Amino acid sequence: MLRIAIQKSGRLSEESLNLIRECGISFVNSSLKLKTECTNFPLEILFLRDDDIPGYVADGVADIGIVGQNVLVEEGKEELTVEKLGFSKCRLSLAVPKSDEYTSIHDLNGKNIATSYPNLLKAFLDAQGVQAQIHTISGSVEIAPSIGLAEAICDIVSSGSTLISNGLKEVERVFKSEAVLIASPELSPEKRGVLEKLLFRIQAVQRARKAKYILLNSPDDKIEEISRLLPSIKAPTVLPLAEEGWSSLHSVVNEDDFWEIIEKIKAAGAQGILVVPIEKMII
Ligand code: PRT
Ligand code: ZN
Repeated sequence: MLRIAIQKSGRLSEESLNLIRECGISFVNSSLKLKTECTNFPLEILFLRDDDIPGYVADGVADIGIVGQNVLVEEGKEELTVEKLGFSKCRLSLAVPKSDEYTSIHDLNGKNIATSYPNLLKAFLDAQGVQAQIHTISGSVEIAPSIGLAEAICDIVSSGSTLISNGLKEVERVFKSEAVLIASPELSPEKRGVLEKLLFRIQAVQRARKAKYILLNSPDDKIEEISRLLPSIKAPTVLPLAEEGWSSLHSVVNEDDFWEIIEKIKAAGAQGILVVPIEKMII
């Protein structure tokens, strides 16, 4: 039985549970419970505060966990990382009042900066050769300038609307973060085996999230040209249509290149293009 620690309630919770479900793992989730055992996979889920997850995994109380890189690196436990998970993307940024003139990072020399991430901030300022006073506070960092606690803040930003509504502007990006899977370095061979199985499933889900299955009709004399435009795992599947002179082509495209490819294959003569999501992808 492998124990995974995930955030009990917060920005990581829902997507962490979704990922486990998409791996075909079933469990009963009650918001009152601190742990739950999965019914069809040797996994037990522990629900914790995100800040406690790296420590619990490092100490072996949990075997693996899902946490933001911002918390993991702040706690100096980056080496526990096993896999990036691609959700809860955000950044740790420095911000100052909107009306302040800001030309470079050196404007922060001698200033007071409020943050919940003193280690990440100090490493960034040291690397830039800036000396500032760091005030560590645990929450509501964005109000520090308006109450006179600090001249600047260093906090997590995702849409940027919290900064705007507090009259602040983002001036430096300190650290980029996303959710990661972490694991204790000292797992028994049995637990390592379960982790390998889970990772195999996670990777299949991750790959599928980035890919789309594409089906299109092509005149037979355009198959070669259109096939060259379609990236695929091996070569695209070509099936004859009932109408003579036409074939159906099937392939997989990456979400990032998607619109560019569609434009090109349309121009090359593709018709009846269908794009469908992929649930799992094993290569
Ligand atoms: O109770 P617990 O300690 O478990 O949770 P928490 O309150 O400490 O963490 P939580 O749930 O807020 O965030 C968990 C993780 O989600 C963080 O460690 C990040 O890795 C990630 N994440 C992604 C974010 C955000 N986006 C985010 N927008 N964490 C926090 N925020 C906050 C930020 O602090 C600021 O107050 O949202 C505000 C900014 O958002 P925008 O969209 O207005 O820019
Ligand atoms: Zn927290």
